[in-house]
Amino acid sequence: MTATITITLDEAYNLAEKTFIKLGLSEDHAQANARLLQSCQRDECDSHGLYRVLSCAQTIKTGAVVLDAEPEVEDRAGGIVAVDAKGGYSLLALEKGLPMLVEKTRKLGIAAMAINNCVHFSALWPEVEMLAEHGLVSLTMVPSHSWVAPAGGKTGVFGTNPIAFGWPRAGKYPFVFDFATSAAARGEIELHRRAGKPIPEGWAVDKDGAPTTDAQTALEGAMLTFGGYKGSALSAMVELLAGPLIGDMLSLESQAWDNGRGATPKHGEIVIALNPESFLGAAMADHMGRAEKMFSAITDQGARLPSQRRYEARERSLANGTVTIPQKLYDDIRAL
Ligand code: NDP
Ligand code: PYC
Repeated sequence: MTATITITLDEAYNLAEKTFIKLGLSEDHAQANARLLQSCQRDECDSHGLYRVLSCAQTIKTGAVVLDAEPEVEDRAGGIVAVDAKGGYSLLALEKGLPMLVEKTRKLGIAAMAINNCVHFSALWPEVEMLAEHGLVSLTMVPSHSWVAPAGGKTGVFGTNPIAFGWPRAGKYPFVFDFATSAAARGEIELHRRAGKPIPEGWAVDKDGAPTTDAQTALEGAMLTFGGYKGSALSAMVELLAGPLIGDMLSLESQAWDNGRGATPKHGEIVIALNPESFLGAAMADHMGRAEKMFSAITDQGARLPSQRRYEARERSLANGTVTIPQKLYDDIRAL
């Protein structure tokens, strides 16, 4: 059994924030990153919770991230917001750009934000949840490093390329999904390696393209997309929309930029937002109500909605005021 430690939500935040400041991040970045990691740990998203402090430390040590970058928000065109993260972490850039994206989406019905030149390590559901809180539907995606082979190949081309979607629901948590287009996030494989556990079949191949269930061999070989050629095509779409379309790096280019340093990826992020009210006007309540029928048809048969586990974890963590993490992770962060 893995030894664990239970800490308060405040301690989780402070552990992250203080470590980031000690590592040299500016206060604004340390706080934006710590807020995100606390939220992920609260929702029991272990691969993108406090564990990420370790990969941020590794990234910072390599000099790959600008520690005090001040993101610049630009009103690029009618429905386009562009935020230059100036080589810093993405989360502060996201926070700075979001108000203009919301304003434009409300005004125009549809708008998009490009975050450029950012170092990225985080889960994407917070973006779409924040927009759902403003009553907006949204979609966001990012590339990463080229760890993932295309269907039919054995060499990395794609990143783990997550897609998150959010749909607001009156009086309820929004409908949100957020997953990698690889069979699993790389962070999941790293957690299996740390725990000394094998990974499921179908997640990765070794350097020669043979299937593997060994986490270390998988990290040295190539990861696989989910759903074969379908995941592969979706992953290519993520590369295109969050890469060339917004003038930023492909996962192959991020990997080349890293040049073996072991930093987290550097690239862009696209966030697309739609205002249901602009589409539907006075009929909005009727149509959003029809969406509820679909959600009920799913849950009434005992199936679950994506994010249901996460929201339940959130309620539990908030009720207890605590999160539980592996003792080793806690010790490794304290050692920083
Ligand atoms: P999963 O394969 O665990 O899939 C996660 C999504 O699927 C969640 O929305 C989850 O909801 C939902 N889900 C899981 N099981 C079910 C089920 N049985 N029925 C319905 N819905 C279900 O996650 P990944 O490993 O693909 O990704 C994990 C995280 O890693 C994501 O947050 C992603 O953003 C992040 N990531 C970030 C990258 C980056 O470059 N920044 C790269 C790759 C991944 P629930 O949470 O409730 O279980
Ligand atoms: O888990 O695949 C991943 C990942 C890549 C960048 C941040 N997380």
